[in-house]
Amino acid sequence: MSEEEIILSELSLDDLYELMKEDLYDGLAAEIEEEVHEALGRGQQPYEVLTNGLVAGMEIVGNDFRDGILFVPEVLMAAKAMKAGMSILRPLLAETGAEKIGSMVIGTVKGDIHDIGKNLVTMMMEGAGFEVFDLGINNSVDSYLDAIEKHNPDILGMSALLTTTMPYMKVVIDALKEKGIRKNIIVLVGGAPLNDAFAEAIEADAYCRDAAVAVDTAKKFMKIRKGVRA
Ligand code: B1M
Repeated sequence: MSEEEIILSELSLDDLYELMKEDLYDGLAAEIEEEVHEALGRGQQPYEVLTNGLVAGMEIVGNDFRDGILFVPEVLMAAKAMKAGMSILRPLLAETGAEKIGSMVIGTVKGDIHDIGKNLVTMMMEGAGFEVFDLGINNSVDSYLDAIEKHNPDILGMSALLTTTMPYMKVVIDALKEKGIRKNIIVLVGGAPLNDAFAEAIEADAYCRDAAVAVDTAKKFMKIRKGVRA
C-alpha cells in the first residue's frame, strides 16, 4: 500500500504502530514525523510512542542489518528517521517539571559513532530531572575527564554499541582511579553488547539495559549518595 492511500486517522493504534515500524525501516523521516504526531494526538504517552513505534522499528532494522539484509546506507536512513521522531518527543519527555535531582555527563566511547541509544538515555534522564551534559560520540579519556572537571557531575554515563569499543570503558574507569576520583562519581554503562558481568568486570557501578533502567538506576544511586552525604 502506498503512503498516499493511507489515512492515518483511520488506522487502528496497532496498525499505526505497524506503519511506524515499516516507515522507520524504510527511512521515511517525514512519514515518521506525521505518525508520531498522530499517535500523540490520540493521547499516547511520548514514552509509549518511543518504545512501541521507534525503538521497536529500530530493533527490526538491527536484526536485518545483522543478517546482511540491510546495509549501512539503509541503516543510516532509518537512523535519520528515528532521530526525526525523537526530536518531536524530546521536549515532551523533558517537560515533566521534575525538580533537579542530580547531574550526569554522558558520551559514546572512542571509536564508536552510535548515538541513538545515548540520546534516548539523555532525553529520559532530563525528563526525570537530571541535568545532562552530552559529550556526543567518539569520546577519548581526556574528553570524559575534562567534562568531569568542568561539570562535577554525580554520574558518568558511557555508551558503546560495538564489541570492539566496549573495552574502552575500562580505560576510562582506570583513568578515574589513577586520578583518585573514581569514588566521587557513579559510573553507569550501557549499550547493546554489554551486560551485568561486563559492568562488574570493569568496575562500573551498574549496567543499564535501556533508558528506563538507566533512570531507575540513576535515581537509586542518587538516593544512596544523598544518604551518605547527609
Ligand atoms: Co551499527 N552496529 N555499525 N550502525 N548498528 C550495531 C551496533 C550492530 C549490533 C548491528 C548488527 O550487526 N546487528 C553491529 C555491532 C556488532 C558488534 O560489535 N558485535 C554494528 C556494526 C558492525 C556497525 C559498523 C561496524 C558497520 C560497518 O561499518 N560495517 C559501523 C560502526 C561505526 C562506528 O561506530 N565506528 C556501524 C554503523 C552504524 C550506523 C552509522 C549506520 C548506524 C548508527 C547511527 C547513529 O547511531 N547515529 C548504526 C545502527 C543504527 C546500528 C543498529 C542497527 C541500531 C543501534 C540503535 O540505534 N539501536 C545496531 C543494531 C542493534 O543494536 N541491535 C547496530 C536503537 C537504540 C534505542 O538502542 O543503542 O541499544 P541502543 O540503546 C539502548 C540501550 O542499549 C541502552 O539504552 C538505550 C535506549 O533504551 N543504552 C544505554 C545505550 N547506551 C547507554 C548508555 C547508558 C545507559 C544505557 O549510560 C548510562
